[in-house]
Amino acid sequence: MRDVQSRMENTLEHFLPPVSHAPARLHEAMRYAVLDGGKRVRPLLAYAAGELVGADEACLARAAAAVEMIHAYSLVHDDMPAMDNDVLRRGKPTVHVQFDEATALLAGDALQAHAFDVLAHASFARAEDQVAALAVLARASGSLGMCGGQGIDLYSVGQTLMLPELELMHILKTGALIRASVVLGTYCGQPLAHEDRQRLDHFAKCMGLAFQVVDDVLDEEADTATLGKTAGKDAANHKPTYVSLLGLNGAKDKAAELLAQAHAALEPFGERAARLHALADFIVDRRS
Ligand code: GRG
Repeated sequence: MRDVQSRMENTLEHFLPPVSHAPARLHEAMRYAVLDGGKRVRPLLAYAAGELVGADEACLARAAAAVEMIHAYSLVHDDMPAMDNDVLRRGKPTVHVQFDEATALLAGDALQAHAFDVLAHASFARAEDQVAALAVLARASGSLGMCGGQGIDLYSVGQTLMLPELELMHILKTGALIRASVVLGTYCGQPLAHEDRQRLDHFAKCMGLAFQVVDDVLDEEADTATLGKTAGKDAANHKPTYVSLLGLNGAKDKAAELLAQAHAALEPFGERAARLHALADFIVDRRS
């Protein structure tokens, strides 16, 4: 994992526009948002899925970088005053605090566009896989994916969400991009049989949800220094979470149940899925 994380840092550094290129301040903000921070869970998932299909390394690097840029943009915008209004992210001041609100808005917009630029210039073995990968990333990012989930979150303030509604919100808000990371990784390699694609998709769905359940548990249990972002915000904002709906132990049981399902979905792949198994454990056992 450390190897992929460090290669990812170099890849992102390489693909992001340099500060020497105008406008310097915007490029500085984009690089600040993406580099030197974050667990790189989505690139790790893309790489692990890619390994399963013998993916081309250069293609995978672009796919993983594209997903991470979309993720970084979503964090920049989510932290802004009109949304979650937070001052700390990845242990550093948020982008609008470090720069200014207009720059943060632009940096997020530019990162989103740049992600598609990076992916569009990848060398896929089959052109149809590249189109499919671009479509998957677009769908996962837009109103039928991450932005849609964020919308449900915004419009449900002050309302009582039941478990199925909470689940739908998170499947879109957090799950869509996690799912896309796995799918993109698989498009960089040998074609998969339909049933195998479905198995991996089920794995990715379980992981997307498990990621969020654990995020809710950490928001309740961990401290700000460990998380690198403000802890305890959900309870302070009276937000419905897995912890508020299921209790702390219920949420932990839910994460364990999703993890078991995720492992089971990988069974038919044997050793080829070893890294995905390990990542699934990491996502559920993580401390930040
Ligand atoms: C603003 C379009 C738009 C979308 C925002 C993803 C998201 C939607 C908001 C982020 C807010 C949040 C804390 C969501 C919970 C799950 C999550 C995505 C946590 C952060 O992801 P990590 O833990 O972060 O992978 P690092 O910093 O490790 O990359």
